[in-house]
Amino acid sequence: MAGDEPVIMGILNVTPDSFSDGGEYDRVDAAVARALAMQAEGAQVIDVGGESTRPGAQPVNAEQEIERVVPVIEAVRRQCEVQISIDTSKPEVMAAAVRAGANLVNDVKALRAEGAVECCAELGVSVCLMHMQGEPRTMQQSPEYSGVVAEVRDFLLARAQYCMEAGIAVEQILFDPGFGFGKSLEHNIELFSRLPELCALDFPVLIGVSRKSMLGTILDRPVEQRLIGSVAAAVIAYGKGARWFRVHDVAETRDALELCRVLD
Ligand code: YH5
Repeated sequence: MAGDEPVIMGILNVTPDSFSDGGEYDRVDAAVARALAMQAEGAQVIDVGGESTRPGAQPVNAEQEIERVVPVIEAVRRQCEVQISIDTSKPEVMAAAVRAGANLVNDVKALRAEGAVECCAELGVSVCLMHMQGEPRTMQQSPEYSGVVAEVRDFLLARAQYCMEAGIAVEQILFDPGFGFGKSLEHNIELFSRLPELCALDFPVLIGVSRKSMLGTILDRPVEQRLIGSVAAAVIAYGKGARWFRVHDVAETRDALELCRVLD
C-alpha cells in the first residue's frame, strides 16, 4: 500500500543459543534489553521467536516454546511500548503469547496447522501469512514452481480467503512471499523483482530478507557482512510497494526507510 508509513519489525530470537546461558532471569533480561534497544532504534514491532525455522533446526514442542517466549513477552509488554509479534506455527503458543501481550501472529506456515486459523479468529489478533513450499527441514533441497509469483500470490489469496471466512478481518491480514522458504536463488530474485504484483493485492506486504543467504549469494558476503545489502534490499522493496520490514539491524534500516518516506 504505497503512501503508508513503513513499519519496522525487529527480530528477537529467544532460542536457547541466542542469548546468555546464565539462567531464566538473565535470559529474559537480555531479551528485554534487546527489545528496548530496538524500540529506541525505531522498531514499531518486536517479533519474538522461540523456534528456529532455519533449515535443519531441531523442532521444539509447544510446552518448551511457551516456556521460552511467554516470560519474554510479559516482560517486554511491561517495559516497552512496542507492538509484539509472535513467530510461531503452533495454536497453543499463539494463544499463550497473545494472553501474555502479543498483538500479531507471524506464522511461516500461514496458519496451516490444525486449529490455527480458528485460534487467531477467536483471539482477534492480526496475522502475517507467509508462503513456504515444503517443510523447513527439507524445503531447500529441490524447490520447484511452474511460476513462482503466481503460485505465491494464489496461495496467499486462498489463505486470506480462508482466514476471512473464519472471522479474521481483512485489515488484520499481512502477506509475506517468504524469501528463502522453499525457493532457489532464481525464485527469490523473481519474487523480489516482481513484488509490485504482490503489493497490488490490497494486503500490506512484509518482507524478510535481512541477512539471508539470497543476499549473501548475490553479493558473495558471509552473514556478518550483509548489513549494507540488507538495508539496500529494504529500500528497493519499499520502492516496489512493501511496507513492513522484518530486520535484525533496526537503526540502519530506520534511517534508510525514513529517507524513502520523506524523499518518495
Ligand atoms: C520471513 O521471511 N524468516 S526465520 C537465515 C538467515 C538469516 C535470517 C543467515 N521468520 C521470516 O530470519 N517470518 C524467518 O541466514 C520469518 N518472514 C516472516 N514473516 C529465518 C531468518 C533467517 C534465516
